[in-house]
Amino acid sequence: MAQSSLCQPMFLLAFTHTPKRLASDIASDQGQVLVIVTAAVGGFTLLVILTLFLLITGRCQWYFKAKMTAEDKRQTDYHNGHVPFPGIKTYVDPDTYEDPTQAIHEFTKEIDPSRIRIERVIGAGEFGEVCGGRLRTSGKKEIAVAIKTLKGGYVERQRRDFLREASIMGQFDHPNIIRLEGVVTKSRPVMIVVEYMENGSLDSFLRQHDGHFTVIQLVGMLRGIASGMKYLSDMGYVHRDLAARNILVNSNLVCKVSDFGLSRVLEDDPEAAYTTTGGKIPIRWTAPEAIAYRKFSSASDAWSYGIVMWEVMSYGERPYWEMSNQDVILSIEEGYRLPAPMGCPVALHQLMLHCWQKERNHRPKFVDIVSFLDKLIRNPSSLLPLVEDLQSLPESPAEDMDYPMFISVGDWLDSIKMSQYKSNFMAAGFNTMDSVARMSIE
Ligand code: ACK
Repeated sequence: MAQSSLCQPMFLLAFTHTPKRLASDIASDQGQVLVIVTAAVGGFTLLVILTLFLLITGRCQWYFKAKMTAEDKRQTDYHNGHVPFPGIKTYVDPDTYEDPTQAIHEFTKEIDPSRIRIERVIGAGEFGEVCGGRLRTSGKKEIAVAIKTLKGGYVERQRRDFLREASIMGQFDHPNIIRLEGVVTKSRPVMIVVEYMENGSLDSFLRQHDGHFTVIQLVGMLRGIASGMKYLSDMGYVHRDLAARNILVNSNLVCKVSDFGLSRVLEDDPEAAYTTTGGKIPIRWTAPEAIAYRKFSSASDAWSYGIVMWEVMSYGERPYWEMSNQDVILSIEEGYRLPAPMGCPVALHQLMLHCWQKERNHRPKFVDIVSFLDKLIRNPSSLLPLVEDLQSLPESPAEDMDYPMFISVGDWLDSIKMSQYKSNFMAAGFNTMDSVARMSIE
C-alpha cells in the first residue's frame, strides 16, 4: 500500500495528501476561474443584447421618421419651441416631410377631375392660369370655385412648390382663411381648387370702390383679417407676406387671408425686392427686424397688419407712395411712420402706430387687435373722432371736446395688452384718449 502510494504520480499525491491551506488555495483558484468565465459569458451576452437593441431601435427610428405623422411632427415642433395652445392644432411645415407627396396626402383631398367644370380664366399666377368654375360636391351640390392650374412643361420642383401651398392651406379651417376644396394630382393639369371669392383681391377691390364704404364696414373687414391672422398665429404659422393684395374678398365683404407658402410666396410677389442679406422681401409691408436679419414672427406679421390697415383705410393707396424702398427703410429707422389716411378714425391710426413699434414685443398680439376692433364695432361712436379733426382743432383742453371718448386710456391699454404702462401714461398727463391721439410718435 505504502509502495503503491509511493508510486502515485506527484500530482495525485498532492491531492490525496495536501495540507489544509493548499486545498483552500485551489478552491479559491477554482472560484476565480468560475467568476472570470461567468463574467466573460455575461459580458458577451450583454454585448449581443446591446447590439441587437441598437440595431432594432436604430431601424425603428429610421422607420418611424419615415412614417412620422402630422401629430408626431407637431410634437417635434413643440419640443423645438412652438408651444401649442390646448385644443388648437399647430401647423406642420410640409418641408419637414422627407416625401412631400406624403404631406399632400395627409392634408389635402384628391378630387376627381370629372367633378370640376372650368368656366373662365380670371387671372394669371406664377405657375399657370387661375380660373373660375364649379365643383360638384359629394352631396351633389354645385359650388363656385377658383381653380389654380399648373401649366404644362413643369419640372418636379415646380410641381412640389405649387402643391406646397395646398398642403399648408389644407391644414387651416377658419372663416377668414381661404378654404381649400382639394387638389388634382393624379391627372393633368395638376390643380388646386379653393373657394370662390367674388370680389377678388382686397387691394384692387378697394381701388375700384374708393370711398364707397362706411367706416364700420371697413373695420369689419379689418376685424376679419385680424381674426384670420389670430388663428394662423395660434397655429404657429407666420405668413411673411400679409398685404391687401394677398387678401381675398367675397360677395358679403368677408375678407380671407390667402397666398401661403413661405419663401415661395415671396418669390412670387412682385413687391418683394432683394435685400442686402440676400432675401426677397416686400419692404413696405415688412417689419424692420425681418428686413434687417430675417426675423419673421407673428410680431412681424402684426407690423404688416398695420400696413394692411393703412391700405384699407386709404382704399388701396400704395404705402409710402412713390418713395424708394431704400428711403422707406431709412425713414422707418429714423422713426417716421405713415400718417393717418383721410377720414381715418383716431383709434385706428393709434392701432396702426402700435403695430409699427420698433420693439417687436411691444406690438399688439392678434388676439388684442381682434378684441380692440370688437370694442370699436360695439361702440361705433368711438370711431367718430378723425385724425384730421383733431389736427384742425386749436390747442384746447381735452375736456372741451364735444365728441364722445370711446374708452378710457386704461381700457385701451388693457385691450392692447399694455396695462403695465397705465401709470406712465397717467404720470405723463395722457389721461384721456384725445390726449393720447395728440401724442407724437416720439
Ligand atoms: O384681383 P383678382 O380678381 O383676384 O385677380 C387675382 C387673380 O385671381 C390672380 O391671382 C384672382 N383670384 C385668386 N384666387 C381667387 C379666388 N379664390 N376667388 C376669386 N378670385 C381669385 C385674384
